[in-house]
Amino acid sequence: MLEHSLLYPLNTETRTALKLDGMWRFALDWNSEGDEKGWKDHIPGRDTIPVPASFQDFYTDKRIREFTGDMWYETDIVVPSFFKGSSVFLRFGAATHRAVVYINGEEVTRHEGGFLPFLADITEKARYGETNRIVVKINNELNETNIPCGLTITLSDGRKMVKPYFDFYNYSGLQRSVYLLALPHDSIEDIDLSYSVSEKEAAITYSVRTRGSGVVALSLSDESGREVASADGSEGVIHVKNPHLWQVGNGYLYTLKAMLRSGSELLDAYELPIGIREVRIDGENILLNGSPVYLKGFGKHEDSDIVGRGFNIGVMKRDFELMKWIGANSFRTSHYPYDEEIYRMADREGVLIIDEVPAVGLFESLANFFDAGTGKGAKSFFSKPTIPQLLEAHMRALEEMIVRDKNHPSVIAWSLLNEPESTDPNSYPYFKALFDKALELDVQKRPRTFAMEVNSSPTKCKCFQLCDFIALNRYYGWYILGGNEIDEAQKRFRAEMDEWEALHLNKPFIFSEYGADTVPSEHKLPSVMWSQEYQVEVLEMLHSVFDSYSFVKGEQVWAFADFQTTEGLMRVNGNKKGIFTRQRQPKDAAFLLRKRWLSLPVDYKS
Ligand code: GCB
Repeated sequence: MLEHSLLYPLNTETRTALKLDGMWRFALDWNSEGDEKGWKDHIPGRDTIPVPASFQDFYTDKRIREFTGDMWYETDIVVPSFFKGSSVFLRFGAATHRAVVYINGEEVTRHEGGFLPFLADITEKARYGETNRIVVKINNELNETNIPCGLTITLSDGRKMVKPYFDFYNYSGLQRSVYLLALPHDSIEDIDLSYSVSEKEAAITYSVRTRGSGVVALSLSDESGREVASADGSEGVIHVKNPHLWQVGNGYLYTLKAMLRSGSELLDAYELPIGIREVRIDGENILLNGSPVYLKGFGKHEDSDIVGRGFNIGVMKRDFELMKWIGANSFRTSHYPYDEEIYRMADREGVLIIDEVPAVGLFESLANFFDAGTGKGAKSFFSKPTIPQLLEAHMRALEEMIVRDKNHPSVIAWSLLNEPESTDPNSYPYFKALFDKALELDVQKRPRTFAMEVNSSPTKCKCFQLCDFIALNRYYGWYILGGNEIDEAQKRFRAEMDEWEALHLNKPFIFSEYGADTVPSEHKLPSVMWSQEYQVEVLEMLHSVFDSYSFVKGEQVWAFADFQTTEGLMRVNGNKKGIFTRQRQPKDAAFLLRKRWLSLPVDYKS
């Protein structure tokens, strides 16, 4: 069990959550001297930087943008005197990739993993009614003992540089909000919910974990604020007559208020927006409330101009509007769990999420997205001596993700890895451990999968049997037989699909990636690769294949928008497979998808 509660920070009758976002002091530790020189007490220099944001894209000096190593953040906060008597925490939405937190020069916590929240308990160390100095040391190096995987090399001038085994820029820093929390000592720590629904009645099985003393009471109200059910005790079942179900495109939310009481005294109160819905796989179908759904949507990134991977509330809103416009109903949080606000928005909008743990680059290659496709990177990744340590980090991230995200109705499935070397004979025990863990942790028993690259074929992949549904990343017409060979690509693709069909897996398949790089300025008739016309042609060809196989139950095109990657021969200032530009304007292919997706029924092929 995780050390602290990962409940989303809220103000309630009993809780205070103060956002500490804004300009923080900032220093890069070029000579790795911060520890020795006591930067935990005060960092040098006068530079300031926004939180939340990636640090990289503000600066005009390339050495700064590419900085690899320790970076230090600092801010001074007054911890209100009325917080005394509460349990007081700092809560970091994410610190990429690892962090050590100090208050008034004393270490309070450290955390490994750059995409999930963690808390620092400062109850004992905070000075109440006085100014406190918060210093955070963040390190953004990549290695093979933490996810995502990559290397850190040292250049001849002594500077460090990352070599990601993955295709997105190594944005880092305090990329999500930081909160100061005051919680009651007797408090609600976690809530688990599972649903069984019919049109007439829903049964919500609940379990509330608490800290300290007190008895639990629950109250469920509908969107108008009317109480529809209540319950007492930390475990039980709530029945709701004629429930308003949470549906695709219609994210009806109830509010579950959990209270902890001692006699008439309210010790703690927490409010959780919940959607009453059931997700299940039945044969080749993905069922939501018993009805089949066909997934239409995207693989995305948290990525935008200037703030990089920093949470950007305006970009979030625009992305959801674009998803509605184009007729999408789902996305995968490739290749890491996103900011919590995004799931809350998806809950309200009725958008389905495949939630992915940051396990990308488990395939040794200096350019995973390319070498993986050719098989060149296959070096028996799962036989490396670092594997036990990596698995530990991976399992911990998986646990943090499930604990954080399990109550979002939008989350319908877990993706446990992206494009790992699942052809390695040693991969199976590693995968098995993850799949078992996800099942054990999630009381809703959501379907599990991993996104498979092209070498993970029916004959070579050692792990696909573990998946509840199969998720394929396929680039026929791009990495495989592009341009004038597009007809060959289609034949090759159909041959692969015939092989899958022959296995009679009786499981749904989705395409978790497919697409083609497209530079928005390029138009050409007849088409050439990289032009807008070619992106349209590739998508049309691939869709015709999807449409021929009844067990294909979803398509999530790569990618929602163009995004930043490491520079190199394969990338034109980033990955250009976006259906939208990085500035969230449509390419021609967006109109093709809009036409297709608005006309495909939700239960297409059922
Ligand atoms: C993939 C990866 C994704 C890349 C994409 C590409 O298979 O999962 O991270 O960005 O291919 O565009 O090559």
